Amino acid sequence: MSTPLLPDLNELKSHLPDLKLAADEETLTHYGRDWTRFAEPAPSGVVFPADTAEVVALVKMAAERGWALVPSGGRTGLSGGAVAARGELVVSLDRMNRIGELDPVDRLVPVGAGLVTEALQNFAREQGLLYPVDFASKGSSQIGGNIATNAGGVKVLRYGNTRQWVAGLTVVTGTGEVLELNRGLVKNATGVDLRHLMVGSEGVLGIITEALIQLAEPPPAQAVMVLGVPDMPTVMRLFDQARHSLELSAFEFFSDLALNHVLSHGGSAPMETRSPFYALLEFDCEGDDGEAQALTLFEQALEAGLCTDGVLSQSDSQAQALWGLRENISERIAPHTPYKNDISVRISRVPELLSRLDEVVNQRYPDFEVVWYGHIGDGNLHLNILKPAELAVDEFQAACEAVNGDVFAIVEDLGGSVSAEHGVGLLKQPYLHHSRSAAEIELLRGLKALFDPHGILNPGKML
Ligand code: 2HG
Ligand code: ZN
Repeated sequence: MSTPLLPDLNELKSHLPDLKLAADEETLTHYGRDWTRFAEPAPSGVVFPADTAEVVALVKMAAERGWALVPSGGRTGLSGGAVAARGELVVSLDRMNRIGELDPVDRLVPVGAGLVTEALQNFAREQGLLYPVDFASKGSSQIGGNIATNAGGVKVLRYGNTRQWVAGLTVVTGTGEVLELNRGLVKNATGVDLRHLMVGSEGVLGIITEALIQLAEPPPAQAVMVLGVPDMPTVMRLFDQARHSLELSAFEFFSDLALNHVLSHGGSAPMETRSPFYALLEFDCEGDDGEAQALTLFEQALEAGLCTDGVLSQSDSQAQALWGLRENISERIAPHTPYKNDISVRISRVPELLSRLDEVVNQRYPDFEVVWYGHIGDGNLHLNILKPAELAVDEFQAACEAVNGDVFAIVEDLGGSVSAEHGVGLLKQPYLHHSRSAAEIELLRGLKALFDPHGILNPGKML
């Protein structure tokens, strides 16, 4: 595969005059980066195709000339998957945000890749249905980007990842071929499902332009309970107890340090007694019986020393406020230039992961503030290391990278993943080998060469 070339915008304009193109400074900066702040955005231009046909025309032209393309959704990524720092042409799916007609029998809705996740959730709700994938960046992230990273979020415990809700895909390959994958079928045993190859492929195999999304039956009324927990190992013991007593939709955790960051912007602590850690549970809770069940769990947990205090939401707005304590962490710590770890292991191995990581973190990061939180009920931890104000970014990054070897060796030893839900992009690429074998990576390279023989799609990402 040859090294991709810089696009010639004049040639692009003369060949595809109807394709919307922008190259002003503000647009280049905005579309050149995601929510990471480690690379300077430097795309050559940004195009805004209106439909799949325009994407095809663009890709064919880029393939002939070897121009590098970076597919771009809501740019909320945390691994640099949508960063364009080397003169690439950004392909924004922003204009392809249509919501098609819901098929009420199949409960399938066709959408454009540029549809904002929250707009899909709202649409589903208006139809009396549910799009269950949910996370804090839903107001900006787009469904195409969610599919390209197989986004997870806070309800994976009950509803799985984005993959589970993708019933069909329209994808433009690196040669400009259009693939219509699976077409909404529930059963389709006609060999390897290329749809699933595209889910999580981070734009290196094709550009997702349309998706057929499966919607779900909404759950019964939900309540949220936040419990103060004395230490990290106890969080998993509490999880074990909770999932036997309640129908859980979410089981999250965060440290008191994380809570401090959220509260420093206003709001009050969820309960009088502060604890080193908190678990947030969302679960089915209908009427008095539902509440009684939750209170029984609380009392049993209290007696067993699994929690020290707790609060149960009494209304949807209280539930929302409790969710805010967990979902706002990422945004609140962002000014501290956090170094992000997004790791996972099987839930049976979380206790061992926690104790081994805790030891490494205490030894190797004695001077840095370490913020623990994440989707612990599905085995996914977000371990964020905050930059001390006086330390330069590159020195801080180097210090954190020096510890990565230890962290990822533990993850590898426990059969875990170096990127649970944020993707590989640029940032996790050097560590991919901790989670994928050499043979697997070689096969992935083979797939890349097959779908994108000119190497123009998101070059340098993931592989
Ligand atoms: C979350 O779960 C997001 O809040 C962001 O995945 C995680 O900031 C992070 O590390
Ligand atoms: Zn997360």
